[in-house]
Amino acid sequence: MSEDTLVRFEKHGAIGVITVDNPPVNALSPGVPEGIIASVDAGIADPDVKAMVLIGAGRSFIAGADIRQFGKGRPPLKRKTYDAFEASPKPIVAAIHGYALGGGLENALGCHYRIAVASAKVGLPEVLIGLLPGGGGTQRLPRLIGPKIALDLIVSGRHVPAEEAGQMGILDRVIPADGDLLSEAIKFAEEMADVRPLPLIRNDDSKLGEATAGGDIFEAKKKQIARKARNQIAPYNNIKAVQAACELPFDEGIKRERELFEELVSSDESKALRYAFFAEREAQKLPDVPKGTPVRDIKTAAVIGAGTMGGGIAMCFADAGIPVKVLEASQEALDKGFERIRNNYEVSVKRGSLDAEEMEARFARMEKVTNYDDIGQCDVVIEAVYEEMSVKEIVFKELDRVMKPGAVLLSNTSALDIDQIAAATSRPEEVGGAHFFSPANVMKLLEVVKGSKTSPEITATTMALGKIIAKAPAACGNCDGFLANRSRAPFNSEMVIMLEEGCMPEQVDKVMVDFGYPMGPFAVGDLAGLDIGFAGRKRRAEADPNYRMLPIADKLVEMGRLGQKTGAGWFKYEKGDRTPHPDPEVADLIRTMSKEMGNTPREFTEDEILKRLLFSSVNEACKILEEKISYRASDVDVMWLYGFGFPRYHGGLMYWADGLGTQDVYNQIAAWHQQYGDRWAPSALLRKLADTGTAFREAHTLVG
Ligand code: T1G
Repeated sequence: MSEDTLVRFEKHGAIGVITVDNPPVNALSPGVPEGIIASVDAGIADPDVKAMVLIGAGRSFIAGADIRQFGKGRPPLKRKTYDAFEASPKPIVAAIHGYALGGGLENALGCHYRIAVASAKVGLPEVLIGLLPGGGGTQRLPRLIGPKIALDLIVSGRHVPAEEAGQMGILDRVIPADGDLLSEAIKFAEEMADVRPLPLIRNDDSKLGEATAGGDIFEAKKKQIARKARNQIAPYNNIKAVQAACELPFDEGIKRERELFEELVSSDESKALRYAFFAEREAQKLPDVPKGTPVRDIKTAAVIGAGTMGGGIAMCFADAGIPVKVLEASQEALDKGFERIRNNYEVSVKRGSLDAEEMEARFARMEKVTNYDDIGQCDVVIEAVYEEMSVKEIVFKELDRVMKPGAVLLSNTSALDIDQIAAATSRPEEVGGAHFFSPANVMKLLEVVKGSKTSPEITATTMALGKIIAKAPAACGNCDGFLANRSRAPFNSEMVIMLEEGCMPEQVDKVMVDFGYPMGPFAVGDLAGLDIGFAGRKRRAEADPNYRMLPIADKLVEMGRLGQKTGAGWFKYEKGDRTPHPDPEVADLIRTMSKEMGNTPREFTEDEILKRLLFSSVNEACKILEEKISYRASDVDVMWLYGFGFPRYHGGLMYWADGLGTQDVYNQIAAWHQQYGDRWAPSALLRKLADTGTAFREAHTLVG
């Protein structure tokens, strides 16, 4: 598109309106900054123009730099848009709707004034993709609102609602969400047209003193983020850039910001985070669900089961403003479930992330029911009962009896056959899987499972529902464990098998925490409850006589060591303390059982521990891809990032493996195949990727 179609300049009386029109989010793609500057120059040159307005066409202001352009060696612009704004002798008003993020907000900060509709959001989220605001944001925002709040916004990357941004001083005016932004902005520009001096943020250092007034805010911020920012550089470069604003004159601060930005833009961390950003969006594109497939309107919901999962799922709907009926067999079970929901909300209220009024508003959207006939008119129903096929079949028979035509029937099952569940109804094409991860109100992944009869409309509706309830949806086909848990299963086995060879749980957990996981896998098992894995293994052993049991893990459960809930599992726990402590009793059990198996304990390198776990899942993911249960490797990454807490700055399981190369991964798996037998047999697809030098990210191109 040429510059004058990406950006247009029109006069409304004495006001020059600069409109950015680069769908879908008005990113600052090549031609957009140039078009903006040309428009500013036109407005300055026109004697009839007394002031200007910068506005976005479509659904948003400017959502930032075009992230796809990073790494393409695009030379930096000679003239920056914000410099052009500040050099203008005529005031320029940024008129914001939708989003003003990253370079979008930085452009608005270069303008003299900022006005927004109440539904707009602003922010500097660059840290979330491993960057920092490289367009002056780290220098202007601290001057505008003070370094303390600016530091919080820049290091968190959060989006700030317009009302709050107005109170902070980022916006000069906030108009009602249904207000006419353009006409209000033109009116505002006319009001300010003759006001002098023109306000330039760069010239006002009056707030910067607060950086040291109450103690060193930068050291405090480093301490505050230490745990979450482990192994990362971007958060710390963002802190340094804001610190530069408080210690250097503006132009030197800009230079320092550029240096710190350049350190990040070519970093592996930022490349991985940018990959993850697009992988989440790529997951919305389903080759067998054409764009434009009708999506059903979801205005009311029902959840069957008020247990941990059912309660969490009900919260997702209530949080998204959707009224939800929760059905249980008894009032007592309902009351217990709703007490758990209230406790969950109260934790957020105590943390300050939810206000008490909003909590009550969400509660008011939830209704307890004990009769199936009460939910028949709901647009969607999600079954979240006990993970037992016979129970689910009874539930779906009832749903088939009561649900209105056109209702979406979904199961939260984590592994059971969607086709068998659907077969319990007369409308299998209306049935699909919506697998939430525990805790459902917190974990972002929604695994959308297509049964063989599930219609594209149901899949499209479930994907859209995922976005509505603020999840990261990713789709897959039907098999035992679907995509997420099936790809994770070898990891869960391998970690226990290594104990049989002489490794200890704390060694494995340390390797995985050092890699970037928030918790080690054995500690996670203790948190979830070891009886859950035990039941899954029993089910698989009944279905598959060759299934490799895990006697050490089974023994712990038989001893009643179920994890945190019994005060002991793989680790032991002091009363009221969730810190896992290595337990000599477990070490003795491991040594004894390992010896009984005829094994001689041996040493493990950290590299072997990491690769034994992750390569086993990479291999399984390749099998899932070659069976066409998954569309593409990046969907595996989305599932691992949002379902299993895979460290985001490694991009995802398959992205990380690509960093090692398919040949090396294949060679190591082939070697373990020789050493350990069939469970390590390389998948045919992995062999093909290695032989052809194809990356995991392109694996789908080799699947027939
Ligand atoms: N660049 C390129 N494409 C983008 C984009 C961006 N900044 N933002 C969105 N898209 C694409 C996205 O991939 C998708 O494409 C479509 O737009 C709709 O997005 C110098 C260095 C704005 C909140 O980090 O957070 O400025 O899948 O599905 O859910 O200091 O997009 O349709 O092909 O997400 O309504 C800083 C990133 C950049 C904002 C809208 N800005 N974007 O959410 O739609 S770095 C950001 C978002 C920077 C400067 C620095 C969200 C959104 P497709 P979507 P949405």
